[in-house]
Amino acid sequence: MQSMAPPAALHRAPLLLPCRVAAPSAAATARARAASLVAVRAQPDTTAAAASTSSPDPPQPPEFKPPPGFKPPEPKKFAVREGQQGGVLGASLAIPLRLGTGVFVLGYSPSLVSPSEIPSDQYALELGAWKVKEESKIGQCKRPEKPIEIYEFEGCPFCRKVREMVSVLDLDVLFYPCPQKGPTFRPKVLEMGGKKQFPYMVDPNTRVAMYESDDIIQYLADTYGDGTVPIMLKLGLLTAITAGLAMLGRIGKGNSYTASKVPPQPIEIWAYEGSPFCKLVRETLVELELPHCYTAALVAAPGARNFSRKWELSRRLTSKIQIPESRCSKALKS
Ligand SMILES: N[C@@H](CCC(=O)N[C@@H](CS)C(=O)NCC(=O)O)C(=O)O
Repeated sequence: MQSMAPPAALHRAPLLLPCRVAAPSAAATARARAASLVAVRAQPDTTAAAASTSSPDPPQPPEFKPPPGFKPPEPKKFAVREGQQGGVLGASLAIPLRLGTGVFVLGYSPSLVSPSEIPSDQYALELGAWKVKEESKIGQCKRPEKPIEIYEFEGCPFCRKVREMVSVLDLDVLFYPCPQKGPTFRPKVLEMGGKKQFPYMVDPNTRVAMYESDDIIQYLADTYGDGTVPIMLKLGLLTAITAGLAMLGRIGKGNSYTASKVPPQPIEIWAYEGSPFCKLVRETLVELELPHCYTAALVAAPGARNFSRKWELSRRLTSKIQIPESRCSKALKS
């Protein structure tokens, strides 16, 4: 495994705007953050508290209410927008070619259970009279305190391999896009690691930095998984070939820089590598060289995280619960 200690400068707060935009002052950042917060509030459920007479009051959840004038969007039926079918179809090619790697988390196992087995506040897919209980090994895996930083671009098959592993391990990652001719993060990689080669990973938790997709994948598996790497990620040349073929449907996308204005904070995105819809969004983020906090939101995994998270998001938009900050951006603040 090739690894190296990155220069100390790397382990300050992740660098977002080295060249094009002056970093905002702490006060300006705080103001911008306060202004950008969407306060979506829901009434706490007080039934349980009212029924309880003997035990001390449990800690109350914070009270949330929607900002004035907030209108929850109307839920829409699933549909692919006119004109987008080709793009989605092209991005979907990866699913069979990569045998669904990046769609399910480590050790995913679904089972049909009676609805009473699923806590009422937890989302579960319904199948007739049954609910789908989803379990995985992620709950037993160590989580990085600070987001892992990965320098890469969408159209690179070696980067795709690493993104699949990130999804399998349900990791929060701060992606620094490095499209061809990108003026900001490509030179940064050269400065940090000594060569312009992608993917390049920096783990600020362990002070490990490395090139080479296979090394990064094994490092992530050992550090934040159970040491195992999915079969589709350890077939050597075949892995690289299928990862390349998986991109044929979106050839030329997510590779080249388009002039852009970088925001003062990374964009937050809930996505996963196996989703063709997420792919289209990521292509644009990469072309615009926009750093993004990526919270893996895979199809699958139990209770508190993963699958339910996607549904929580839509529930948040119907003002039932608060829009959370991603773990990634929260970690950046601390
Ligand atoms: N063996 C390396 C190969 C990485 C590689 O060749 N990456 C290409 C992009 S797909 C690269 O860095 N090309 C140089 C460039 O884009 O400037 C790995 O597995 O990570």
